[in-house]
Amino acid sequence: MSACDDLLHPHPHVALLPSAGMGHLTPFLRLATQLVHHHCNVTLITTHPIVSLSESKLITHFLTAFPKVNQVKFNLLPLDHTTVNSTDPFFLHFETIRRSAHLLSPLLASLSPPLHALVCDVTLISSVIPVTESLHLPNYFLFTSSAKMLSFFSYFHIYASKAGDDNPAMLGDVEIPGLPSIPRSSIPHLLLIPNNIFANIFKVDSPKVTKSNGVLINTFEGLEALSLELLNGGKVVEGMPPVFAVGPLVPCDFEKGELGNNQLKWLNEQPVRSVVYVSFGSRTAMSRDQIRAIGHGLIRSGCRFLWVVKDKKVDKEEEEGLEEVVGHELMESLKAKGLVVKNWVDQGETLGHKAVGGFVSHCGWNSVIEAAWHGVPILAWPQHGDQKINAKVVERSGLGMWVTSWGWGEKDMVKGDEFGERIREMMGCELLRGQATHIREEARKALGDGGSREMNFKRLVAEWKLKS
Ligand code: UPG
Repeated sequence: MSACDDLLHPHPHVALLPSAGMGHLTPFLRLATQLVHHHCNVTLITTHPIVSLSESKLITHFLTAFPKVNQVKFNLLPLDHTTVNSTDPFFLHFETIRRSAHLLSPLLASLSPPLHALVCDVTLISSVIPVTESLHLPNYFLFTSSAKMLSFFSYFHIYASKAGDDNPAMLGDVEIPGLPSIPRSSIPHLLLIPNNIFANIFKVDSPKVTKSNGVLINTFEGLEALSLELLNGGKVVEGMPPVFAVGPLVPCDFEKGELGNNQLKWLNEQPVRSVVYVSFGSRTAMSRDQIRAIGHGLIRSGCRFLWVVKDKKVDKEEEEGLEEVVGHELMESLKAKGLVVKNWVDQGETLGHKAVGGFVSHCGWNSVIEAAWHGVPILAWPQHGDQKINAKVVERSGLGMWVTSWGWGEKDMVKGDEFGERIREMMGCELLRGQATHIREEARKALGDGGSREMNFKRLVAEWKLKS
């Protein structure tokens, strides 16, 4: 655009509406930093109440670092828990926002200067689109998982209709045109249970994807070229809006400050690429038996390790200390080769540390992207949700290995000996290391001049300017 165009079409004003959980908030705030960088005026809509302490802290850090970003508080209506089939605090929060969505209308209409677009979370689309339609406001959504998962999500209503809506037991493997088949065993298992909240959101939202003006997604060509091509070519579903690969959305400075001195000091003392980092994201709580099997497995692996233990889904509910959860005797043995913590760590900084040479991950998509960004090989251990579909992306791209016989972490137990053996295998695999380094280069390319992320942000901003 020329200087004259810039005068005619001033900086776009974009509102962002994340849903719940660090896995959703983090990519939204990283997206916000990029929009600021591309001279957009940004309004961040924060929903209240907020589920976890880490979310509250991250929002505060972000707003302190970006004082020009306008924060609008969106107070949610109370949810009648007798009307929903779930106890998961994050899914309940998705539903609370969805049922409060009509209250967004006056809030969005009152913003000044007027908005050019709203980018909402993928978990909110069918309740937010009617609001933006009534305001004649372009609606985009941020898909916080992989392009493979977006293909599955967009295609889901077609797939489900084949079995009859109320009979998920009849569903087989998923055959999305052009993509390798997704085995039934990789489908998020909640989708196979009728009438739970997650399945209901999926069912209602999947056909609404085509009603959106565009999808922003945290991935890049070098990682998921085929899925992106098929999505944008309208091969997955007809009428698919443009999919903008704005990834990798990588850790930003405002997120720093949580890497304890103790942890940094310990990492600094370890040899290059000798440490395996073990963490399962922000919302995976493990059974005591599995936690202890992991501990034994880490000792068995013979490797150095940094292990983040989580006992509860929501951080506010963590009550017991590390020693109580892991067991006193095991904790003593673990100290010989590793560091075990039970608090929030700065994962971006950890994965970027030269001592870290491997990552045991549940394959939450942000973790995958962060590992790709730093070229750290992954041993995939999906726990729930989209994570098996993401694990396949990790395996196919060469970024990591996946032991499919481990099943779903949330349901199936993995023995310590087996866990330790596979860690040893990953840490010793030169091939994986080389492939992960290649993906890292691809990720860096996407951010460079003419790279896919930069091109897509420019396209988006130009599109929004024309809507003024
Ligand atoms: N993180 C930290 N420190 C911790 C724990 C987590 O910095 O101690 C960060 C991590 O770096 C990442 C985010 O928190 O940026 C966690 O996101 P992710 O790796 O995607 O895992 P989840 O928290 O499990 O994310 C949820 C879903 C996951 C999905 C993701 C995006 O569980 O399956 O892919 O949301 O939709």
